[in-house]
Amino acid sequence: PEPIYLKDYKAPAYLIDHTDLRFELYEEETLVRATLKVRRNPARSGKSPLELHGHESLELCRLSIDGEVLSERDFSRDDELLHIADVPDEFVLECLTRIHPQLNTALEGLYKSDGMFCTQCEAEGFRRITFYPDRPDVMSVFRTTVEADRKLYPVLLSNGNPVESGSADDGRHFVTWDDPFPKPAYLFALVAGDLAVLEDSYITASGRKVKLQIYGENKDLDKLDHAMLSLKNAMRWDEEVYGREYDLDIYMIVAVDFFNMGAMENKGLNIFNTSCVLASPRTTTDAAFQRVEGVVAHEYFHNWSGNRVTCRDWFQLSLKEGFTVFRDSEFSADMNSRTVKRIEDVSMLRTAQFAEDAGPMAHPVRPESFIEISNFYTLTIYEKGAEVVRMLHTLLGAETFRKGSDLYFERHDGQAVTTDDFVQAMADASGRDFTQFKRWYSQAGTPRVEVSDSWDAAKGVYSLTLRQSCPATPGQTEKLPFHMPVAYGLVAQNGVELEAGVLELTDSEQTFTFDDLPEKPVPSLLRGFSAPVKLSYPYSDEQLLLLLKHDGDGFNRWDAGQRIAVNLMQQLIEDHLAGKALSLPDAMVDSWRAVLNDESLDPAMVAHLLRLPSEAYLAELAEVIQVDAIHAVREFLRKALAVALQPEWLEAYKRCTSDEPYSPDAESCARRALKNLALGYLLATDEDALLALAEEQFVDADNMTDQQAALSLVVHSGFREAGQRLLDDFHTRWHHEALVMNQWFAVQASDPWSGALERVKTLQEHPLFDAKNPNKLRSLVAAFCAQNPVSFHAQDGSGYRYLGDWIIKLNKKNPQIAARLLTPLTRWKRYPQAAQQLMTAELERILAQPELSKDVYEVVSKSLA
Ligand code: B3K
Ligand code: ZN
Repeated sequence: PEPIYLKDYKAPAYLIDHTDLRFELYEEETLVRATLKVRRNPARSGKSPLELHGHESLELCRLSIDGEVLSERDFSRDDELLHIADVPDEFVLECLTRIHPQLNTALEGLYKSDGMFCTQCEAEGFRRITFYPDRPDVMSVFRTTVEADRKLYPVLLSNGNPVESGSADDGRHFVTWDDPFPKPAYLFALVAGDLAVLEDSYITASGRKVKLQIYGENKDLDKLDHAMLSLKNAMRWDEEVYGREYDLDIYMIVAVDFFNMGAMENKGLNIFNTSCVLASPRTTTDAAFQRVEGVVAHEYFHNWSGNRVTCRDWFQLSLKEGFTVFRDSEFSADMNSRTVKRIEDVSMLRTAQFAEDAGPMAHPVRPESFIEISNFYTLTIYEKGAEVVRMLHTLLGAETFRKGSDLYFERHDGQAVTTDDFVQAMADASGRDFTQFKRWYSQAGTPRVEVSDSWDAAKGVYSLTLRQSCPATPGQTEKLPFHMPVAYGLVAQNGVELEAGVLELTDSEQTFTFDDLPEKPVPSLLRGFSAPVKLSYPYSDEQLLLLLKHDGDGFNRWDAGQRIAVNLMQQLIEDHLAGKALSLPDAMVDSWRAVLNDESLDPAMVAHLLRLPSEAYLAELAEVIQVDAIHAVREFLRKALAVALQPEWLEAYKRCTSDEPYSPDAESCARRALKNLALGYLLATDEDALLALAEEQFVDADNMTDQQAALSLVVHSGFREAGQRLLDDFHTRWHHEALVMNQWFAVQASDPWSGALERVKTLQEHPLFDAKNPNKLRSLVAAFCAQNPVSFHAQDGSGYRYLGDWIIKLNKKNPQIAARLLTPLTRWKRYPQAAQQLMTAELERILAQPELSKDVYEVVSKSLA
């Protein structure tokens, strides 16, 4: 397979003004009748052949132009395209295609999830439905008729507003939908099934009434309220913060069980993975409640940032994804705790996105080339892309940023545009020059910023010198300096803030001076994580403790604590590898005790401050990743802190236990977070009395957060017998709830226990496991390979082999999921020699398979390059 390059972009030769689709859904096959009003693109000179994308699985039954049926001589077809050499400047193309959704295991295009028909067209799934210019810069008005058996499929949905419905022969019926907003084919959607619905309505700022519908299985009707509330909150927020109103008369969300990703923003008809829409206290954890809120908002926000203004080509994917992630994270920050949201987002970025940026698939926020676009729905496009938009927000301030976004939406409504257009709108609205800033879009890799300082006591002048660099990434050896906002504060010994602001770093080395200071300050740098970089400054422990106590920026208080813990753990890892005995410094115990006993702090903040840096984060920071040493050190420290502070943990546990009924609000979540963190430490003491406390919590819990926490803590703390007892009990209670059972699988797969692999293999035979369902693969296979490092990296290579077998099995059946599962193997360069050999051998074995999908081929070949 050959890569596609951004530099080869050409505007489409033909435009489609109108797309009329008629679907006849049957159990054995589906017929798709497409009528396209085609016109030569006036922006392209000269005559070109008409090229339509069409997946090899499409059966072409009939093709006509202006009513005249074409014969085999009039067109040609290969695995990807249908060419018609000679067409008029304007014409009507009619096309009849036969497809087989019931056999579609890739879950792209039209497929069946349990008994219902649904679609996933982004990025290039529409070409599995009919022949079409399946590219985002071809925007068309769609009218869609869906016809199916009335009994089996009483609900028939598509984009836009319903305009007609009626009966057809043989107990069948149809509904016609009309979407007046021109859209690319990737936003097309269709659903047919026997579905229950939760209905509500929303009055927009200008007074229009919008019908809101969330569809799901009948048994899940009681789990849709949180999504509905989140949707209404998101609609209000987008009006208030961005001045954006919803534009159709109806907004629908459909929950499906078989879905490759989280959700999809199809115009007026979002399709969601059940895991991102269903929520009820009994079955859903706090984290999942927040995910539902965030994803519902994200897809809603796409209606403007993605649908009304879309991407010109897929290299621009971050135009809609980075911006929309920034929007949804600000929304969540406003709905819950801003600092906590920032800590969560940055933790993820610093572990997973930084690792991606340091690996073989590293790519710029706007990639230059790809083989399979599905492989580019990455943390870099989404999360780093969001950080880039956040930097613009920091540089401009909220008000000017809003002027920029208003200009962007106004200027480009109804168009398919580029990240350059987005930045240009920000530049034009503010009068600033962002030429250099745009390197964030074109250069990959995580920049490093090294900071040093000096103090002139006589003059009271303090200066900070910042040096930036960026490591080489595939295809990019030399990097130019970035334009980055570095938010800072200068803190006095008594904790008072002497000064704060934003430095703009543009050169590779730059010095900033601060006059008239009464004393040498402690610098609080990169506040709120104002740029996605690795910043270092030679902090002493005393300085970090000062920031931990007094920093005016909540994020940096947390980060100071993290730095203290990371420094200690890195030292302990060295000690462990050198065979030295490990010990816990008293100073650490004292500072933790102070945080734990400080009742003035937000418990969520305390929970974050007292959670040790994850094994994944320590791995990302390591030169060579020593999986077992990292695990051993973290476990040592957890136990030592557990024992040293046992009375305090118990006190915190009791303080955070409440009799109030469950509520997913931020304050209650915070209490539960601290309570369950404390429970984890209590279990780490290995005392049976405390095990009883956990079992009690498991049995008495009225909510999934507490029950699931007790389950996973008991299992992961190595209480084998009690763990099995709770697993069995959990199974009895929840075997009928698919999403809850995903957690049951995941807890076992991520158990850092030597028997984990055998257990995972046994669980594959469990009747509730289904290799065709991505959620099940994620909760078993991905949980084992990505969240159980000690087991996955077992020295005999059994974990690698296990993953390799799965990739080979899924390569054809569901290439997108196969490529995604591969991630842990691609990071082989970071591990010791012996592991490297075993991991590359596995990659070679995969590469040698016949008929590799583009998805898997791209990831494996780039990893081995
Ligand atoms: N835009 C979709 C992603 C679809 C991915 C397809 N391979 C979800 C989202 O970002 O909102
Ligand atoms: Zn998105």
